[in-house]
Amino acid sequence: AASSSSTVRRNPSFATLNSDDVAYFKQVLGEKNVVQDEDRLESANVDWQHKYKGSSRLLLLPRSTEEVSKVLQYCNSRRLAVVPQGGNTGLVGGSVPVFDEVIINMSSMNNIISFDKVSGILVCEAGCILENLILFLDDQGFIMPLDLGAKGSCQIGGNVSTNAGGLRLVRYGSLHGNVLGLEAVLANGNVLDMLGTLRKDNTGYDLKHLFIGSEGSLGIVTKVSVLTPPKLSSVNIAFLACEDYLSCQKLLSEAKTKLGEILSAFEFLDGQAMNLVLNHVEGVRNPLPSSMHNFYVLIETTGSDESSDKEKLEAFLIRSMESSLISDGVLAQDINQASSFWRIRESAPEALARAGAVYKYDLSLPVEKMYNLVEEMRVKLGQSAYVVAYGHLGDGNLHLNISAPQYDDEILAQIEPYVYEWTSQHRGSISAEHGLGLMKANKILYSKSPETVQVMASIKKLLDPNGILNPYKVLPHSLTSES
Ligand code: FAD
Ligand code: 2HG
Ligand code: ZN
Repeated sequence: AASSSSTVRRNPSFATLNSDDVAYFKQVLGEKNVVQDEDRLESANVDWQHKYKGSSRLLLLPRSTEEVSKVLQYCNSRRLAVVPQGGNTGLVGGSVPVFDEVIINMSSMNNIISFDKVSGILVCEAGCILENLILFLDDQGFIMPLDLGAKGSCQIGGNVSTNAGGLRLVRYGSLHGNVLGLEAVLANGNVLDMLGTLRKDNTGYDLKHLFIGSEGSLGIVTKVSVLTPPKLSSVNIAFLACEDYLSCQKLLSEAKTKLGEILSAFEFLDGQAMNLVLNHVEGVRNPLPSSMHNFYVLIETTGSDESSDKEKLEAFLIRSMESSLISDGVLAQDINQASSFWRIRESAPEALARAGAVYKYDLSLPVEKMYNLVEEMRVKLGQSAYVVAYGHLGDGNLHLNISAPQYDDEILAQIEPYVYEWTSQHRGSISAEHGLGLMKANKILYSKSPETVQVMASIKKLLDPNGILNPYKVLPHSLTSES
């Protein structure tokens, strides 16, 4: 592991786990939901990227809100620090302990509570795996308003806690709009029932939003209600090639106006990212094999009229070809081909993980400027690292990834703080969708004003006065370390 505790000191106000603690947890949760097994702890201590590694000696598996409440109440009174954990697919070191924090994993709270077919409102426990919700809804004729490459492991509670964006945000918007309510347990064990299922409710401050995207630093999300859109009958996917970045941008503007209400995804990857996927992920084939291109764009449309939707997309592709915005392209002919197109884009993080060490940046930037940064980084790094770019172009979200044979302080010094300063100068966000976690807790001021961060620290203090919830994450250590 390259990072983790190296720059952070363990908060001395936290207690260390003892055998009485373990006995209490066993009494509340039952023996088998209190995990001390070395192998299971090993994997729960390490993040998806194998970049952040803690040394927790205890993993708890609560099965109900009441159990979460008892556990937190106890940890708070004992000043035992905890890390809430969902599917552990987070990319900023937020989901694993930094030191010996107790891991509270939500996977046993995985029941669907209700689904209303008229309103499309789903109520479920936080530990439901996203893909299971997608499959459940498919049977009911609905879809989740979010989809992402980690769907097979990530949990809805983790998605809500990171305010995950993903592949459909361009169409359905963020979880701040789609989560209608949630239930959360505070550090002192108090349960906040905000599990509303209403589209409209302007009664006082809408506190659920504090928990959407707060990365387990304010409470543990135990239940959520989500507004889900109906599954529409016609979905089409095109995999396209562009020769320069300007064409990608123009294609996006065209897609927004010409495909309008049926546009449901606009994703891109550059030639370097495509190369990496083709070289490191098994079973991926280039759908446009005649030559390599500088950029690839994936456009999905979702609508209710099969013939007119297809006609619309085909006309759009012909026009884009005629005006040379795209140099090549293919429309998926069946569902297998469609999923093979998605696989290319969704495999980019996996390809990078296989290729070596990765420096990962998740930036919101004005679309016109975004790719300048990628080109600058290529010039800066030369042969020492391989720079790849992909992301949710339709949302102005660039995933800048720098791949190197191993982690190296000299390479890091070329990248940071340059990338953060550049982003800040363009009034971008240093975390579009992955959160701050441990990786960027001390970088928040690149995107938020000191006054704003001060208010965040006050809210943290109010809801978690002992700072036991996911310490060392999200907020600068200087603001949260004193007790
Ligand atoms: P974890 O990784 O377990 O936790 C993430 C954070 O949430 C941690 O801070 C944790 O403490 C907290 N947390 C988890 N559950 C709870 C809870 N119930 N209550 C309180 N806090 C909790 N992200 C995107 O936004 N868009 C993408 O397109 C995307 N694609 C990805 C593709 C791959 C292959 C991978 C590996 C990751 C991707 N991610 C993406 C990042 C990640 O999957 C998301 O952030 C996801 O929402 C995390 O869910 P999780 O259940 O794995 O949470
Ligand atoms: C994606 O969109 C994820 O694929 C991961 O958000 C991004 O690997 C990344 O940088
Ligand atoms: Zn993403």
